[in-house]
Amino acid sequence: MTAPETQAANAAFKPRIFSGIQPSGGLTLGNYLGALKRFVEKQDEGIETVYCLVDLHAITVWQDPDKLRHATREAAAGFLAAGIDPARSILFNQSQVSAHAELGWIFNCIARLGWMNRMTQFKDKAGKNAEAASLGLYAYPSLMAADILLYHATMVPVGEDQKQHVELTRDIAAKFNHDYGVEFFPMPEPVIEGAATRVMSLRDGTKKMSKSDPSDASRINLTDDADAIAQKIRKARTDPEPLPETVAGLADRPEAKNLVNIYAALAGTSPDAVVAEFAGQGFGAFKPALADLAVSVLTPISTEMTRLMADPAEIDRVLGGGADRAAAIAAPILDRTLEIMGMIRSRGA
Ligand code: ATP
Ligand code: LTN
Repeated sequence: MTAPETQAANAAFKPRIFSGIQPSGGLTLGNYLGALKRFVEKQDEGIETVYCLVDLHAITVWQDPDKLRHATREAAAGFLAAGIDPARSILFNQSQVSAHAELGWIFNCIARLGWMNRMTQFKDKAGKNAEAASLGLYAYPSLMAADILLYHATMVPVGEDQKQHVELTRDIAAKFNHDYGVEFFPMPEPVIEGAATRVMSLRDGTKKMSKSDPSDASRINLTDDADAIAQKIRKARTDPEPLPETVAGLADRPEAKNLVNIYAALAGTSPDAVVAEFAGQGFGAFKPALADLAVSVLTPISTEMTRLMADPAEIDRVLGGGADRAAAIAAPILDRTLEIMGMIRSRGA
């Protein structure tokens, strides 16, 4: 639901969607249901869509160069296999458009330390030894704000965990507009929809399913084969109770709730409809049904990813073409930002 003040602020901007995924490992079912699947829906709604593999974000923690290159191509293959059409959406990797890093620096000078100190993802990722975290990990949300605002994007489809960063993006846009007396940046809105905005780990229903979790059993990867998917679901942590009559009965059962939400998102129905179908049945019946469903949805995607990965040059070509189109939108917006701030722009004059 769009607040009236956001609608007014964004009225001058054409609707445009921007979102990003880090190529910091293989894509998971959480990335697919929370982000990728909805990226495709937005593209199919006919809104202008810009999707980015944020390699500059990935290096906030150490990345082996060969693995980063591979993960970037594999993530691009995942986007294409899931239904992103490079003729209709712009798909590129962040580091090919240098304006991201430039606007990121500008926003480091707009964002306040107090704002950054509230970011829960930094606290989670830096852990107990925050002194040893990179400066980039701390500054990361202002680079994310730059990603979004560089395209004057108005909507940002993300999983629940990124809501705070999109709110920070709005704070940065508002402060820039206020400090320079302009209405230059829109107020982008997070778009968080559906039954799977936060897919949880298969080993711990209170932790987010994550591509960087050390336990491979905690997640389903888009590249897992049918046997691996079935085995991970069979071994997923649950409780001994049968499924309840209504979703309210799942309130204190995080693992059971997670599996019901995953089922609903994969089947394109609601968690209510899923519990209504399986009420009174135990996990001995529910898990095989979920495994079959997951395999039927994910197998075509992983098969297509394997096909695409056989031709990395073609993937690089798609990313290069996307980067050219992205840069054409970004360059005048960065230029105007620098001009507003009083920087001389006289090259080629
Ligand atoms: P990492 O483990 O390295 O933090 P990640 O798996 O969380 O990675 P990101 O690249 O940070 O993946 O996220 C890409 C998008 O996928 C974001 O919009 C994020 O909100 C969404 N997403 C990631 N994990 C989940 C999840 N478990 N459930 C729903 N959405 C998710
Ligand atoms: N921070 C996000 C990835 C990300 C992103 C973005 C998402 C970087 N830039 C811009 C949406 C819009 C993450 O870790 N999931």
